[in-house]
Amino acid sequence: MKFEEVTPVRPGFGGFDFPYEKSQVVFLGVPLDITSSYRPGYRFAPAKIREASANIETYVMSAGVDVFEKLNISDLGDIVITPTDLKLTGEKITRVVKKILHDGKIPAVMGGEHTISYFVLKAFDDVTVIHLDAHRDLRDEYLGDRLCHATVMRRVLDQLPADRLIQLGVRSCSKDEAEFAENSGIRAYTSEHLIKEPEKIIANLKKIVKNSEVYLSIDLDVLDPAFAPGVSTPEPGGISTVELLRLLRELGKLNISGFDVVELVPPHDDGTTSFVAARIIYELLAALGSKKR
Ligand SMILES: [Mn+2]
Repeated sequence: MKFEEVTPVRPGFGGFDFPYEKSQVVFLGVPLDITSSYRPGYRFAPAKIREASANIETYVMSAGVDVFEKLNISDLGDIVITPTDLKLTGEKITRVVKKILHDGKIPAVMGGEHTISYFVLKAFDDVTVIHLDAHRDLRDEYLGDRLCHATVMRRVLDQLPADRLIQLGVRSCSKDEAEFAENSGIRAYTSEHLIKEPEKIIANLKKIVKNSEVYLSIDLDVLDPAFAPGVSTPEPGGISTVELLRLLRELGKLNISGFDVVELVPPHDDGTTSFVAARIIYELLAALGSKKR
């Protein structure tokens, strides 16, 4: 399969090279690096996640499965970014993800800045978004910009009812965002709440979501900066890697129709965060693979 919007990267995620046509899960790098307000460098993230993914075990102990034995996984490569044109770049992202969905496959998107989730989600018809993040990303505009990493979930809500957004691990927002979230009835669980009552929250989520399609958007800054220092806007007070792995094991049992892992900034990483990104993706894939044959 050839996509003119994509630059092929070989080998792909995990160090493997599997044909698109036969795959169930399709990796797509989106090295978007346009709207950062503090620490740029996202453009290097998909390459670093791929590199880490090829250097850790693909067997996931908690699930007792080798991810590549359970799932057919391909990697399309990276979206060709037009650095001066966010709209054009966004259209490419939406088009490619639409095609992946149309072909009955699960898109696994590696950011890039969080802004990409808006364009990815445009390709979905009917989905519940579970958003793991330190930040609520609900500003209507930020520094005069209506579409950027700080407004991405607000823009998603332009297309989706508020009860279809669930925020996990949040611990930072402006007063306006807090009021907006309160008034629109967005469900949210803070990092402290997640640490205190993970089982209760997971049970609630399962009740809310049931069998409906779920899109997971994982901003790596949902983790405490002690565990994931290489992000654009670190926010202390987050969950640990173990807590995130446990959470993903459970979320992976839902009807996941796509996911992204965003906000890795390799120039500010000591190498840890790219490995954390690869590991959490494997954990999620193991959960997905344990359901699908
Ligand atoms: Mn964030």
